[in-house]
Amino acid sequence: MKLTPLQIAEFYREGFLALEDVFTDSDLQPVIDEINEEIDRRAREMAASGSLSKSYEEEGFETRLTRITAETDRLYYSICSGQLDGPGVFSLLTNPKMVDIAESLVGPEIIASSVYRLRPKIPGFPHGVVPWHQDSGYFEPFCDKSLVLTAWIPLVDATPERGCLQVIPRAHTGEVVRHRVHSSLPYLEIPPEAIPEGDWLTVPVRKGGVLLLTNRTPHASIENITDVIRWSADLRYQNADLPTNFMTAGSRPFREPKETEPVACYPPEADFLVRSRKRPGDVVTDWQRFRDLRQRHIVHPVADRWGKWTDDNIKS
Ligand SMILES: O=C(O)CCC(=O)C(=O)O
Repeated sequence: MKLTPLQIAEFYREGFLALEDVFTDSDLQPVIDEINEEIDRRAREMAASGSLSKSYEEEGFETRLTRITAETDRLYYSICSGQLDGPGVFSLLTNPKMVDIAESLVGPEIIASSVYRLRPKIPGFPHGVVPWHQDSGYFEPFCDKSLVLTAWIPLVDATPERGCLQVIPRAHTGEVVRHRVHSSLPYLEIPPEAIPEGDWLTVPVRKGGVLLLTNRTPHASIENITDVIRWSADLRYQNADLPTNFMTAGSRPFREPKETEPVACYPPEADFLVRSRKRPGDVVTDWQRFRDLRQRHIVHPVADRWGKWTDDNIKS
């Protein structure tokens, strides 16, 4: 599904674009199944070892992790931290509809990034509420002025009550503003006085839709005041001419790093090529290779642009 010229113009003008009815249930089911299987496997293990009172099999996708997290948050954090990398996640990252949309914005040579996250926003659990930030706050400054596309995909209807996202329209064209480490959550946040001017907008997206954001679009995610989990995935795509740490099957860098450039827009996690007309043989087409790339990846830290690695700043 290519974007129309009007949609592309709207994305660049507003800094975001919400699309409905992009994915069918069968596009999303493999990743939902993979999450359910992981929760089931881990819950049974934890119940058997006594670290969970029971495995909560009677609960479904929208409630089971809430019950488990009321006893222990270990499973919650392992899902959020991007550890799931099976065929379900890979099928979403490489879904042709998604890659077509990405192509409309970043061009035909497309790198996807391992900076994808699966987010179970559990009612009342503070970690799900993400403060105002620009994704570039987390990336290498070198990539600030280029597009690193975020595709935010709800796996259930994301309503305002369930804690959908908020954005500040037309606030994505300036510099990346100052971020700091949040006082209690493991996130960067824009301090209130540095939040770009403009009226924020709450953007509900139904299951099947996708919210596209630029890396400089200020956005936040609000509290879930319902009794069900707001599940979502956020994926990232960039043009292959930008710095990337993708390693080809011959274990050679896809793009020779230049001294004046960072090794990738987000060096801690592995990139991989999802579409290319110039080098179709290098495209990653199976999930085992995707997992392998992630597991072999040599972690390089991202530039410490906010002084966030020092204890003093973490506490400020
Ligand atoms: O899903 C959320 O609640 C937050 C997502 C987000 O901030 C992001 O994808 O950058």
